[in-house]
Amino acid sequence: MERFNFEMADVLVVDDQASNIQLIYQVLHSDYNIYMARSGAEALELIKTQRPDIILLDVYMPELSGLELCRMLKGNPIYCDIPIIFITSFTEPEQEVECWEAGGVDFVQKPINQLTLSKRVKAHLTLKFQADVLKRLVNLDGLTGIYNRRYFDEQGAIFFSNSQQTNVGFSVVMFDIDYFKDFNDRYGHLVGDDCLKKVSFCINRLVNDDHKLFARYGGEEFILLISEASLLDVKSLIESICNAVAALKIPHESSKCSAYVTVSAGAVYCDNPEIARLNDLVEQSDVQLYRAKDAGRNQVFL
Ligand code: GH3
Ligand code: MG
Ligand code: MG
Ligand code: MG
Repeated sequence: MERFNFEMADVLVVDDQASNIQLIYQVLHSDYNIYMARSGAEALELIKTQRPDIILLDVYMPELSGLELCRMLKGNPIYCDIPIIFITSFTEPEQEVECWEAGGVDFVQKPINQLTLSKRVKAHLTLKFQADVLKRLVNLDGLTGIYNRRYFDEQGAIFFSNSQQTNVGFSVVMFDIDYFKDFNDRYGHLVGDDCLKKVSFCINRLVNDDHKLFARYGGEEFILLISEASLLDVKSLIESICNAVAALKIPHESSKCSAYVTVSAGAVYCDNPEIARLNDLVEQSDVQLYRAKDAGRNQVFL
């Protein structure tokens, strides 16, 4: 189990009154990195650049209020997992309800009890870090660190259905390492593991944006979904991926197609995803992969 390093935690404190920020800073600054914002707009900028681990948020601020900011963040998949603790001065029970409904995870009453503040922050950071560890274990492949099959099965469907709404080019690409059984037989399983790590890291770096989803599909097979790209762009991306893997120059003396480790790729391009089914496209990409293998490996079929 990973250890949680709380000293590394980033806490964003948002309040329009400097005296409140000052007090919170005094309580927390010896344990965490503190970022401070005096308005909702300033907070948004900091959230984008610093990605805090937790937010302490004043409810009442002019212009963008804490409640509105909280609702915005909870509605955004990139930021919705950041726990938000409201700093409140309620007089009415309805105000408490509003904080829960906006998506706050907890609140601390003004005047602030310092021990309560530090305990609440620590409790929610612990939960956040534990949840992050679990998410990593559940979604990432243990060997390569890229998304695993479970994540792909869950998110691939969502990724595809979003693409169906835009109704533009969608591609499925299946990669498979050539003669990998022979690689293991020659160099041993541990070197094989290392090769898998290098290849997946190499590809992952080239496909790291919102229009792509890349995962380890099976043993030495990887799947890539690409949305909103032209046939030409897909073709050139796949070719650059295959070239990048070959350029790793991992020796493979038992390969019958190269002196180095190579991959074959099978791909389908669909210009009308609205009427397609993801599973059919995956199956077609697999058929294409077998054609690439049959044709001698170290090549792309699209
Ligand atoms: P082809 O060019 O037709 O793809 O041949 P291949 O040998 O790559 O394909 P095959 O399906 O016969 O063998 C895949 C090999 O991948 C067999 C299996 O032991 C190996 N493999 C699968 N997962 C892992 C892993 O996590 N680590 C290691 N070292 N090897 C793995
Ligand atoms: Mg205020
Ligand atoms: Mg295979
Ligand atoms: Mg293979």
